[in-house]
Amino acid sequence: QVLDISWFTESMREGRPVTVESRHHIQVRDFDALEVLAESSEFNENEGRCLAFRRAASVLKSLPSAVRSLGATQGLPCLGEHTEAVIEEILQFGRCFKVEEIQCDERYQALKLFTSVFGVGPKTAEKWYRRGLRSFKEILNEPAIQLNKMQRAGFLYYRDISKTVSKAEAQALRCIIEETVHWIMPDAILALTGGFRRGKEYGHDVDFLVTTPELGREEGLLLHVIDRLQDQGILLYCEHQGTTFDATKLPSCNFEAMDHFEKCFLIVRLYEDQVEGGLQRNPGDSRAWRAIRVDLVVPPVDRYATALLGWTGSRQFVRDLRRFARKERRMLFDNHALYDKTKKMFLSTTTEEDIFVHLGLEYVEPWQRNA
Ligand code: DGT
Ligand code: MG
Repeated sequence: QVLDISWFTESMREGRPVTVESRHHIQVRDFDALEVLAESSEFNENEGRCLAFRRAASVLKSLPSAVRSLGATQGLPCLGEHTEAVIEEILQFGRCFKVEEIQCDERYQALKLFTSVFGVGPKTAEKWYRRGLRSFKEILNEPAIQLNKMQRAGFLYYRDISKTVSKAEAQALRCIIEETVHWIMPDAILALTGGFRRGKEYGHDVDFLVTTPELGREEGLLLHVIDRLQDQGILLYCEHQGTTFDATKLPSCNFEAMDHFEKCFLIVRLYEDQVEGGLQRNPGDSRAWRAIRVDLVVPPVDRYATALLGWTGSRQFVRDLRRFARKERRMLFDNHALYDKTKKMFLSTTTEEDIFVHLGLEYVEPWQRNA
């Protein structure tokens, strides 16, 4: 398929200025200020600092009211000296000069723009930036740049998949996936995960777990689902990854590593008449459909609980829970398993509740996991 780039305009560059409405309140947009600092640290490969800013943003987000003075942050966890300095500056001047400087930085702008494309990570973005490329047009017109299949799809459907997905759109997709999975295997188990399971109104994609009541029956199911979506003519892109899951391996300490379950990253076509209240549209777009990113993950049923917890997120919540398990309980867990280092054994988990019981914690509902 030939890439149509006529609609890429310079206005697609992001770069909202981060300022506050009131000089004396830390408002929602100041989490964005910390997010800019986190992102910039990520682009500079400073993972520790990136995490510190994300953690601080998540603490501020969880507060019941806006911060009105530096004193109000006393005793809060995870606010390091850099974050304190940002808050102080915003309280004093209504803005953070370091954040504004980053937002005006050419490299930051280019890397932010490039990594907004599905399939483009910080390394590729950096490579393109170093070649002197600054816009989508320049990338797509550069003969030496070989886009892979995922990146081509990322550009092709950029307008749709960079737009948020509404709850109604996620529900419509759930119906489609459910019908498809159950047409193939009526007793298969399907769960909507990710942000929508946490009750979020909007997301960037729609995540699902699929498994079967008996261990082993999940083999081959996903490929069958993919074929069926293809037959319905709604599959716009598919990357399938087979399982590399090894039940003897201890849970990983590396949070960023993807899990080893069989999965697929899809772009699916969703029609207007499938969504209650209609599709979200860009101005002037009269198409009867939009493209949406969908992830399907297939853990074996005995790993369903840990997979569900991991894929429900949020990233920050799961990262903190894993840290708590390691530091406070000498336990390791990831999407595959929960392991007790003291007893030197894997702990069996059938439900998410079991995981919290093993960790000696009260159950946390999905809607309370929006850290
Ligand atoms: P969204 O889609 O941006 O509204 O927000 P989420 O929370 O649905 O995020 P998403 O779709 O990127 O991923 C869903 C959850 O799955 C996320 O909360 C954490 C987990 N997850 C996704 N990718 C990875 C990964 O590469 N490693 C780990 N450990 N977890 C991941
Ligand atoms: Mg998601």
